[in-house]
Amino acid sequence: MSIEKYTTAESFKKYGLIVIENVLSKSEVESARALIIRKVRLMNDAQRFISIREFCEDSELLNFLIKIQFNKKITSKLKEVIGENLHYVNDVDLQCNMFGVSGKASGYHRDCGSEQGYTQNKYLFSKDYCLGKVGLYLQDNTYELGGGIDLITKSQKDFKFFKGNSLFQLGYLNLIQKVRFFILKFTGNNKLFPIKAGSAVFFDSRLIHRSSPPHSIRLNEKECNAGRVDFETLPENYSKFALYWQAGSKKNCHEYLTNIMKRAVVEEFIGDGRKLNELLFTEILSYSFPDDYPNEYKKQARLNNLNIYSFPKQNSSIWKLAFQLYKK
Ligand SMILES: O=C(O)CCC(=O)C(=O)O
Repeated sequence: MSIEKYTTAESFKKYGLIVIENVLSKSEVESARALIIRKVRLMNDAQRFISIREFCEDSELLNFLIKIQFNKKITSKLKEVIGENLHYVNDVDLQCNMFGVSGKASGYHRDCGSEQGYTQNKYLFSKDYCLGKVGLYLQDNTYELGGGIDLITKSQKDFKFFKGNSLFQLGYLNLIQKVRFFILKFTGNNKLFPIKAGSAVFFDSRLIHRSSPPHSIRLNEKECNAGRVDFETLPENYSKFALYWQAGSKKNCHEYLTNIMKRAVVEEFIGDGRKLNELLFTEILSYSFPDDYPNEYKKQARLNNLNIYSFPKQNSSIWKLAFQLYKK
């Protein structure tokens, strides 16, 4: 598959994604991988992500984050797609050797709040909806080892506006989604997006996607369910590292964060997240920009004229408290 046609700003509207090539050089990829491997070696087995807190507290990780998020190739392409209204939501996570390929749909999913149902999130059907995930990959995506994502291009269009009629919107979405997932049962292993190490993808949060599975490795149940694969099973040199965050219009960033708030309550205080002892959403909500960010990050955001969207300080204080109380 050629990714050339996905490199223009128009590609985001048409296919639901845009590829930003060669964000990092080969040597930059190598040094980023060496840094992350060092950090992963210090993690306990249950930890799968490097999250916003670690980025803010560790100067090496912070430099890496700044280098990527404020990279000119990335910011200029995102501005081409979104315009000057570009905002980041820093639900930053650096995923380490994780593959979500389990369940009925073998890992295929949408990011956009589908977890708590589409019905309340009417904005997803709006014609001017503009929010997506930026992913920067530190390895080539291959059939044997994975390393990137499988994508169903144009599937963001399943959210049709239908003059605002919810019945038609949801009816159509449910129907087409059933058809898509049925077809994916037979074709799903053939959707690898051949991204190269050091390149990035910005994809609409409504686009169906999943981790590209590492077909040459036998994953156990936990690993298929996005548990971290250790370096014995997937040696350092072949390991998968992907940095993700959200970008979009201010309005959609606000709606996204509001949805994260629901997910924090439902998934981290009364649901599955408690079992994992992961408070990823609570942690994101506990960071307010600019107050909770390191000076260097604030400086770079200012110099690069980039908006970071978060809830106000007084709101994040509650989540800080929740984080302290619940984090074991
Ligand atoms: O494994 C990956 O890189 C895909 C991650 C993903 O699907 C997600 O974060 O929603």
